[in-house]
Amino acid sequence: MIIVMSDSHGESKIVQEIKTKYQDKASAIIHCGDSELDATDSIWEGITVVRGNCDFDDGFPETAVLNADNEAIFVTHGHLFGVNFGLQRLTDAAREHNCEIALFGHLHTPIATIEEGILCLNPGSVLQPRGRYNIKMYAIIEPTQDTFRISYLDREHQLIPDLQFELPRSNK
Ligand SMILES: [Mn+2]
Repeated sequence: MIIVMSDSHGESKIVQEIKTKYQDKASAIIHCGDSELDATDSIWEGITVVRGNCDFDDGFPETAVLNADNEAIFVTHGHLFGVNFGLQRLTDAAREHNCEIALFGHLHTPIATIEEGILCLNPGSVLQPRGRYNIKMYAIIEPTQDTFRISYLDREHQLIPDLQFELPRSNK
């Protein structure tokens, strides 16, 4: 179970709440940037976090690669990879790092799609949702042998009915 959140824009409470809720059962907790917190904040112990375009603390890395649930995962905020204009540069970067999962934020809107065999996932924003789904949210990825099970949850940790997916792996 991989927990993904992003774009908390100054609110630490929800980051801490998600961390506390999942730290004993998730194999990874990931924040895709624009936390606007300090990189040295103890809240990041046990969380993989990257730097967003609104993070002025350059102590955050621009990208991260980690392994969780036997999956190699590439994490970046997205602004440096042009995600406003498509996912090609993101998938290219994930492939360069031999990752089958690419996590990003920046758009504040949920996206879960397989592009060229790579799961590209945006967890939405836990504070400032944009686009069709006006819900503050985060995401859970549960990899299986043949699929990625993806659930989006609201801030009350309830499943969002329209945003539950099981995406087949295309290259296994
Ligand atoms: Mn943002």
